[in-house]
Amino acid sequence: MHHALTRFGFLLAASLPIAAFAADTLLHISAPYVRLAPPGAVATGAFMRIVNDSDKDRQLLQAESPVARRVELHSHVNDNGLMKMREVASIKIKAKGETELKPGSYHVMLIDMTQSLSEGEFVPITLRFDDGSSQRIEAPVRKLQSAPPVGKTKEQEGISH
Ligand SMILES: [Cu+2]
Repeated sequence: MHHALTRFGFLLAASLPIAAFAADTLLHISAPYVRLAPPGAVATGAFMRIVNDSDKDRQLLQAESPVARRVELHSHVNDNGLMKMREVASIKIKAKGETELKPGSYHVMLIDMTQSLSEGEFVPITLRFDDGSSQRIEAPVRKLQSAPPVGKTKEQEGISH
């Protein structure tokens, strides 16, 4: 009995990375992170790079996370010099291309959060794409400087690409 349990545990552990990898071999998500929100904040953004190795354009349609009651896909638009977030129905990742979700641009918005997040914590996020595939990622919470006012450079935001 003890032997069987040990063996089961080993198989389970060994199968996890394979399952995650096989979920979708053509859409690759890298460098995900969630912005550390100030205490009491009810929303924050999640960012990542999505590479589409397929020869078809793909759309990110939906995201979910247990830390937020509502999750939206957002873009940032310049409205008469004011940067405003706007919900979008999808985020496109071109065939053989990539889309970067980053501050001041596309992002996943975690709204009405169920818990406060601390730096270094990993936030599970499930992403659903228009080919029916979905991927679950674990995005670490990172402390960024406050949202950059209009006109600040990427260097000043403390983000490198
Ligand atoms: Cu937003």
